[in-house]
Amino acid sequence: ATAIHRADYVAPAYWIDTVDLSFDLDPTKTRVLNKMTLRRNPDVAAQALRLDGEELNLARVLVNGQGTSFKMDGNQLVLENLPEGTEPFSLEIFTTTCPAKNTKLMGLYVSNDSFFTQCEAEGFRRITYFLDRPDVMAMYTVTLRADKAKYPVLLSNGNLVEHGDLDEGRHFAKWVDPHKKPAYLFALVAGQLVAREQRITARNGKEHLLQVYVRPGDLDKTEHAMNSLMASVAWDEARFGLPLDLERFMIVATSDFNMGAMENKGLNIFNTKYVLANQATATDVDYANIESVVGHEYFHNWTGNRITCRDWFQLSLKEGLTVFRDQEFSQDLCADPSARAVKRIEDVRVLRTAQFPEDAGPMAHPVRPDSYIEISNFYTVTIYEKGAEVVRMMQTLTSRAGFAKGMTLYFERFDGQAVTCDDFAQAIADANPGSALANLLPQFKRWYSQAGTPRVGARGTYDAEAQTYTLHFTQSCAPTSGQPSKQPYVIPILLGLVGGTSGQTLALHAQDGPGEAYSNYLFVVSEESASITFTHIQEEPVPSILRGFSAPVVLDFEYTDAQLLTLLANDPDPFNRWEAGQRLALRSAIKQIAAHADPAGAGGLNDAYIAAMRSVLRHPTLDAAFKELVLTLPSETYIAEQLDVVDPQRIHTVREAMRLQLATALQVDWEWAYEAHHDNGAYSPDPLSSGRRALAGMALTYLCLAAVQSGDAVWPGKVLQRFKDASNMTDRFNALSALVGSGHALAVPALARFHAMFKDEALVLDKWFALQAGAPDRGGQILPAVRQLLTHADFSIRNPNRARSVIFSYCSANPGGFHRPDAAGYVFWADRVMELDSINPQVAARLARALDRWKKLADPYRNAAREALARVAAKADLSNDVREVVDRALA
Ligand code: HT7
Ligand code: ZN
Repeated sequence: ATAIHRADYVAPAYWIDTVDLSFDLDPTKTRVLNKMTLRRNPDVAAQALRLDGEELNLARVLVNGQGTSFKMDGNQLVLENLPEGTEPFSLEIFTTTCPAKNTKLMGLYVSNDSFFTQCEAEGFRRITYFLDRPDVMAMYTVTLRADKAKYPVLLSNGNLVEHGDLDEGRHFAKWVDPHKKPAYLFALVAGQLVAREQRITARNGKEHLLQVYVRPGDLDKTEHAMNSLMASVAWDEARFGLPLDLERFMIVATSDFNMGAMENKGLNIFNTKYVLANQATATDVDYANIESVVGHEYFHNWTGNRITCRDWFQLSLKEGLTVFRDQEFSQDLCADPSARAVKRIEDVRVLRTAQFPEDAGPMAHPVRPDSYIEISNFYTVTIYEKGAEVVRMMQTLTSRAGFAKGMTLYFERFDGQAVTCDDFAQAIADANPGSALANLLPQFKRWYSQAGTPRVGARGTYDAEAQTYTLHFTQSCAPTSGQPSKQPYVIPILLGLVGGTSGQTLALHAQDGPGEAYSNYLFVVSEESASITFTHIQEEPVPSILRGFSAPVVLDFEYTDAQLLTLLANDPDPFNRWEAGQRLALRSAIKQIAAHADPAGAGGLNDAYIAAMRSVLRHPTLDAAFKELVLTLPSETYIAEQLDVVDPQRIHTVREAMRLQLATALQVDWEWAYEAHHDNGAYSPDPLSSGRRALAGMALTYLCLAAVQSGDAVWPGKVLQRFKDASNMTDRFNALSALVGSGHALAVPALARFHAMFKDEALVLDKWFALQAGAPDRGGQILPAVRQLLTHADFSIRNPNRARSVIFSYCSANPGGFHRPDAAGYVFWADRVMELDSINPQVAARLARALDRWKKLADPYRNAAREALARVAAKADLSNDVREVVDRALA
């Protein structure tokens, strides 16, 4: 396989203006007739037409209705004798394909006896020969024909213009999409489906039909998805003035899907995980995820579909921007400022535990990559989450209103086009002349071109006599593959000062700034070093730096424990308040890990930390969701990232000891917290009540841990009762995980009961599998349990959700269970990567990334991990997907 380079981009030699597709749907042999009108691109030298195709049987090619000569060059169909000049000509291609055998779930495939498509990024070429690249945008007409009894619902993009019966029990439907689109946004669905429908009237008075299609029997789980869709339509109009541009907007759920969902024009296809919810089967986290994924896909209708990417290197143009928009959407739906902060902390946690390691590992790449072998491998947390942070910084540098103006200009300039990240940044800057973004644009764009996470060093000096406080900043960024040295970034640092003794918010008068005083100050660091001085500072302050996580950087400031305790108690910025607690816990963990003594037992958290946690837990005004975040220790993965050499077992032991210490030292407080926060009232997934459930669930987890330690039977018994009596899945699942996580014997009957209750609910069974595969390892029991789960009648490696629930939960989310001194976890991983690769290379390549950070491991893990990677790399017929990941890891 060869790498594709961004610098090699050339415009297509032909444009495709219209596409008329006819499908005769049949699971084993679907016939596809593709009639296109094309014309030569006058801006590109005359050349043959090369159409992409994959696993297709070609039957016929006609140009302007006549047979023509053609040849195959690898996977490409090459047509050399095409009409000269730039006049349009017609091209007709007839192919067949076998959707039933399509286990890759790219192109046209069968799931539960229905047909679905997935075309992003390069799946359309598995349906017909085409210029399968995002800068070729065409108008589509689609006719679907199928057996009426088996496939009563026939859907495609746009508007249904005709439908009716055919001979032999077949029927047809004809769809016309009123918007031109790239091939990756094409979709069709056919099957036995039912829909929840909602008619809405937009602000501009236009009427729309919203539909959520699911399998019969799942209709009672579609209300939340529909509510989320209506909220998304309203939000995009209100916040960005972007209305729904279609008469009909459809969401369809499938249980076989490689990712979360897909924004096909007017016909979004979703993983069932991000559609189906009722209080009996879905947790609060599921409800929140559905809201944000429904929002995300809907927002793509403008950011991605109306303006799309010129090439796949620009993927973050649509993904980073759309993640930013879905994050803002979810925050804007929070009535309470504290709930907004909780959402921000959760987003930052994802960034730091998943994207920062990616940026420091073998798959590190810029937000706009320079090359790739397999584009599917670049649907990464860097493109999505770091990309969203880059957009967020643009908003910070131009203001919320300024950014909205920038978006308006972006649509004025580029609606209906395929463009680049540069085009986007330029539009935002041009709409905000004089802003820090406009003044520093070329330098700001290093966020797109340089990989790696910048580190910001900060130091403060207080001059009591002059009553000034100066903050000195430096920045650096470690080399990444192909980028040995980095140039300085533009880093917006939102900061404040908290009185070291008083705990008060201090007024900020910048020495060279405007006369006014602020409680928050935005300082933009754009050189290798910079400093700012504040005057009228009457007591030595504690700086609160990078409020709201205003830039995706690592901040190094040598806080004393006392300073962190001050911020934890007083910082008005909830993000930094939480961050102070995390820093304290991290510091303690790292000290324990480095200590020679056996960490088991003691925990090592000092009295001041325990007391601070008690005050947070008992705080009269802080909300429950925030408390739960503060009381959650940094994850094993996050701790590992802070170390140069990683012993995963030692990290696991230290963190477990810290958890046990929190459980026992705060036992009375956990009892209080449970009693004060659990309730049995009507279920609502709003942030306030889900926060209460999260804190009550955390209390049960700690109470079970303490009980196992002391041998007390009361709380485990109560938890089992709670598990049985719960009136919603959040409470039930929290109780079950408290039992499983503590290793209490009652977990066994509870798990059996849970399985029996939900044996027909695929998404709940995924939770059941994941809980067991991700449980804390005590003496190496998890791997045998995982092997056992693979033989369970309900397990199937072919279903991505099920494979993720067992294999990924173990290999990627259970470091204590996976990194075994006997290397058996790695052997299991290698076997599963190779097994999955022959079924579904995209899913296999995701799993392959579980060993990304192997070079940091201490021996014997490091050696064993290298051997496992080498064993996979040595496999002869590996997919490009997995090969790219393992080769980069071993390089
Ligand atoms: N834009 C969608 C990407 C996607 C995808 C990519 C590769 C393989 C399968 C896929 N399914 C969906 C998802 C999104 O960001 O909205
Ligand atoms: Zn997306």
